Formats: sequence, structure tokens, C-alpha cells
Amino acid sequence: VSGFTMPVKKTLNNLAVKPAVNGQAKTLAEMEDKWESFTFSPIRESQVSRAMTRRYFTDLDNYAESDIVIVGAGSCGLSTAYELAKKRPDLKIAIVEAGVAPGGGAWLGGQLFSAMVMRKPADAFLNDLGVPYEDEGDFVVVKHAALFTSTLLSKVLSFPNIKLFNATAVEDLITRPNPTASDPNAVRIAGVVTNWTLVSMHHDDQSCMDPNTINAPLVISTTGHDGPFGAFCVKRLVSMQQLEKLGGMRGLDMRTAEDAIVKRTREVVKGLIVGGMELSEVDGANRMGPTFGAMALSGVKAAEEALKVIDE
Ligand code: AHZ
Repeated sequence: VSGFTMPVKKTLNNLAVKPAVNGQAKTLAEMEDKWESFTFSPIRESQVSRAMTRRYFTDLDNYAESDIVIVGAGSCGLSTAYELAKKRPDLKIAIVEAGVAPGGGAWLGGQLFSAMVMRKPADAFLNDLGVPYEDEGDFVVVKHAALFTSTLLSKVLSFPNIKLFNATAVEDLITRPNPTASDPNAVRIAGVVTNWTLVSMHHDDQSCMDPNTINAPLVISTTGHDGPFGAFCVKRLVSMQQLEKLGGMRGLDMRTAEDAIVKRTREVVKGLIVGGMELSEVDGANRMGPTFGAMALSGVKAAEEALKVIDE
């Protein structure tokens, strides 16, 4: 499964469609009647089924013990994954994303507008990714938010040590007693409890839908601000009495919000680092609206904090 390579043998221009009479394969460009004689290589339905299921179940088996689980594949979660996988190819990183489409709120710049604004110094992250932008002085503008998100996503998915489980929700946390804490009720986080998102959404009207699990010594939660799914892990920390209460996201103030999110990106409870807008719920930070530099740099910081914990 990890042996995927780019198909270098054939391109659309030299694609061998049908053997020529002399035994030499013709290319698409050479074939005058290419569409009349066109046919794909043969397949049986079971081959398609097995090609998918064998890989998925191998991944489930392999990532049941992960080094790090990232919850949420929005701009912060994907930035975290990119930094971690780039620096540490030895770590096995599972990303669990509730939506079918990863990317969270980063497919548009704000409202329904295309351009994405990043305040400096987050332009350094774009340079690293190779995403072009226009420089407007104190901030830069990517012409379409989807260019940032699709580039980041394609790089993240190309790392051999990352598996994205999308359409899968984290619906609880695995906990263990934390003997190093003074509070006897304190826990450390030791992994996540998962289910197909569509199943998670039907716990109220269907019974017997027990979940699955991923063990990991470190979880990084980046589930965004409160909403039907958002701020999931920190809300669970409150209900399991590991946090007294949430501060609640405050109104919009771009000036203070972005600094606050990056500065406060940290291990909130042993084994659980929180990044991105989920943090605004923990500490009562302002929202920043359609500027994305803090999401990228909170991801970079979450990755650095994670490596400190892992290497402890
Ligand atoms: O589907 C969610 C989204 O893709 C996913 N998610 C949430 N709960 C989950 C759960 N299990 C698995 N229980 C879950 N996945 O987490 C992702 C969060 O992405 P996001 O883009 O909402 O959050 P972010 O913190 O990466 O970026 C926030 C973007 C915002 S909101 C905002 C404002 O309103 O001021 N400003 C910015 C920049």
C-alpha cells in the first residue's frame, strides 16, 4: 500500500492504445482512428473492490497504533500534518476528518470570495509550500483559497507516513489515569474513538453502533470553533471534568486574534495538543474571520510542540 509510485511509463501523449500490426505500440498522437478503436484495459468488478478494500483495511490495521492522531483536516490540521511529516518521516500520522471533503473552512477566502489573505510572517509557509501570492506589504494574497488548500492537501497526502481517514468522526477520546498529576482524577489522552460520520450522526435514532479506536500517545485536535462538530475535543474535556469550563470564542478582532491563537497553541491536557480555532473556545480568544496566517502558523507550532512531547 505504501508502495504507490507515480505512473512514469505512460503519458497521454505516448499512451499505447493498441498494438500496431508490426508489434510496435502506437501512441495516442500517432493513431488517426484512436477514438474508433479506443478501449480501456480489461477489469473485473471484484478487482476494483479488492483494490480499495484491501488497502483500506491494511491501513486500519496499520494505523490502529499510530504515533500521532490529528483530529480535523482544516487549514490548521493540514498545516500541522505537513510540518510533522516533513520533519519526521519515521512517525506514523493518522488524520481523522469528519467531512467527506478535507479542507474545513479554507476553500474560500471569506463569505463566498475567492482570494485568501495571510498576514506576514505566514508568507514563509506559502514559500515553503510553493504557493504563489501577491505581496501587499504587511500581508499577502493567494489568488484563490483553493490553490492554497489543494496544494497543501496534495503534499500532505503524498507523504508515505500519513493516512487520511475522511468521512470518519472522532466521537470520543481514549483516556488513561495520569499518575504524574496531583489531581487523582486527572487523565492523559491515549488515542481516539472513531466512527463513520454518518453513523455518528445517527446515535440518537439507531442502537448498537459501537465505534472503533486508534491508540496514540499524542492527539492533536484542530476541529475548529464550536458548531455541529467543531471544538469537539475540548468540549469533551469539559464533560469529562478535565477542563473546568470553556472560555467561549469572542467577537471578531483580527489584530489580536491571530497572535493569540499562535501563542496559545499548546498541550492543553497531557497527550492532547490543541491548535487553530478550537483554541479560541478554550481560552476565550477572539475570532479573526477571513485571514488564515494564524491557522498555518498554529499548525507549525502544534507540530513543534508535538515533537517536544514525542521526544521527551
Ligand atoms: O469537519 C471539520 C473540519 O474539516 C473537522 N472536524 C470537526 N470535528 C471533528 C470530529 N472528528 C473529525 N469530531 C472533525 N473531524 O475539523 C475541521 C476543522 O477545520 P476548520 O477549518 O473549521 O478549523 P481550523 O481551525 O483549521 O480553521 C478555522 C478557520 C477559521 S474560522 C474563522 C472565524 O470564524 O473567525 N477564521 C478562520 C481562519
